[in-house]
Amino acid sequence: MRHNRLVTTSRTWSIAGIVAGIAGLATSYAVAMALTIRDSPVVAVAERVIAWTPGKVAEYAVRYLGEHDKTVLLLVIMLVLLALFAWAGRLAGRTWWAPVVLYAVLAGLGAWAVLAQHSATTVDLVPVATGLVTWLVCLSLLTDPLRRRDRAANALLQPHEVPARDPFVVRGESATPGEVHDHTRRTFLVRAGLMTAVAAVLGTVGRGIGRGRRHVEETRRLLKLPGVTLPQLPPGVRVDVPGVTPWHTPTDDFYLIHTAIAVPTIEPADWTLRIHGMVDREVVLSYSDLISRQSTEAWITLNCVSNEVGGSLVGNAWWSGVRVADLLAEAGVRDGADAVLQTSEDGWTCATPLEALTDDRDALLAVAMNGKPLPLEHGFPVRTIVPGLYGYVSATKWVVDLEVTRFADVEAFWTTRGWAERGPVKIASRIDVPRNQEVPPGPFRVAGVAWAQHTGIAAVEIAVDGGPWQPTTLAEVPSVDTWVQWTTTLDLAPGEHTLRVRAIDRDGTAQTGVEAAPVSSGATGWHEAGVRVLEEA
Ligand SMILES: Nc1nc2c(c(=O)[nH]1)N[C@H]1C(S)=C(S)[C@@H](COP(=O)(O)O)O[C@H]1N2
Ligand SMILES: [Mo]
Repeated sequence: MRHNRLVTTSRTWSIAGIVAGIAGLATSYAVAMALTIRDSPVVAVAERVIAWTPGKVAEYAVRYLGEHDKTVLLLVIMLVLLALFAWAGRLAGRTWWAPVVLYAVLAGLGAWAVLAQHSATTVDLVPVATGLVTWLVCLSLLTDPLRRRDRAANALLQPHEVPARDPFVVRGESATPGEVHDHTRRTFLVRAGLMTAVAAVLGTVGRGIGRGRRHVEETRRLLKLPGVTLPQLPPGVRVDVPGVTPWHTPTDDFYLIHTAIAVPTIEPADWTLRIHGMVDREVVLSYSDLISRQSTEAWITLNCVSNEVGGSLVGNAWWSGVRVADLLAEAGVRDGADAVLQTSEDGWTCATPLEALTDDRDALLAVAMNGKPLPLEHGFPVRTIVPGLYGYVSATKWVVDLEVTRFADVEAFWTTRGWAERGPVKIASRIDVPRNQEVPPGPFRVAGVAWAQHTGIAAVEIAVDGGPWQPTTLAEVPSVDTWVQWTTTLDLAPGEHTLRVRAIDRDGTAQTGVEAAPVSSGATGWHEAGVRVLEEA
């Protein structure tokens, strides 16, 4: 083919690339904000840059840019992106695949940065994916008229090469290359204009949504909570075995379960709790009312009814808040009530036995987790924590309403979906090490955790290859409301072995070996782990 004389300047190709690029960024930003993901992929990349910046360079940057260092970094990243987008547009003038590769590489970088963040999940990749699709679609919509225009122009300049039947069709009629030129130009301008407008709208909407969340994050960060102390590990709670789950679960590692797609963002100033139903007087509490009360703090292990035998939907944290029992006493519970229907701001409900909220256990309206105001995704500003009950019947995040009532009169979210009405925690134990591992010949440590919140664990036993139950040593616990670590030393013959664990609670009940699925009242069965003792070298 002859050399094409193109009328489309490289500036126009660049503009196509930039408009498509910005449309993609705006979409991914708006999607990130709508999904209440902390920030856009661009910010995630900036955070990676910060994490990878050598200390010296960072110091230098902070010294010269002061508090603007992050803004400057984002600006630089945006400029680099704009240059790359322009380049993608120019590449599109030559081949279709080169800009696709460039966009894919950029998206890959974004995805990697997003996943490198704390507590990242696959949902966090959705903004990156939508951004990439937007890039590709917009770029092809913009470059298509440019390509047609170039072909038309080429034909104009080389009339002898125009095929017998004119291939350029405008509004159903055959058109001259000149008409094609004008038409494609209009198409390009209209599309570019529309995309820019839509990108601006998406950017603005995203900012609106994001601002609400950032504001709540900021309020949370600045909150000073009276009576909330940092967690101090109680003495003796840890067995000294590498690989055992930490007794105190760091907030970032604490499992997350909720039905809300977008995590509710509630300003403490806007939060109220209504206590009503079968009470003598209705109580409505503001956040400041709540935190001005006597605060209670406790180590409490929370677990999910969906946890499989040996599973990890369980964590132990230091919770601070106000005892539910005291608030219910203020309202004055009437005779005949046996349940409290809790409702969260996002409409999720659960019914909790009144007894568990009023007896001597520390059922809390928690405002802090591990010494810090609750993270948004763990229920900020207030959630319920009840030792001894699964989360689905007790641990309402973003709680706003407590209705004193009767089980017979209410339905709650999970109990209408096949889960048991009451959800007392079942006694459970787990092997953490060794877990399907090889160990060198000679004695080796075995360790794990066991829990039976609000009853407490009296003993943990293990059996090797289906043999007799043998005792293990328990670490200390501050109360019956937390899990306990256990350990023992075994010395087994070389080869494969199966270890099995069971716990006995302080009422003397031994954990059953009968296997049950989590539905409808929690899994049962003994946890097993394999170990392979290596031969003497
Ligand atoms: N508002 C609300 N609260 C909720 C839930 C929910 O879906 N929505 N899930 C519950 C379940 S099933 C569990 S196991 C715990 C989990 O709490 P976490 O996410 O802080 O670990 O929250 C409970 N509280
Ligand atoms: Mo759960």
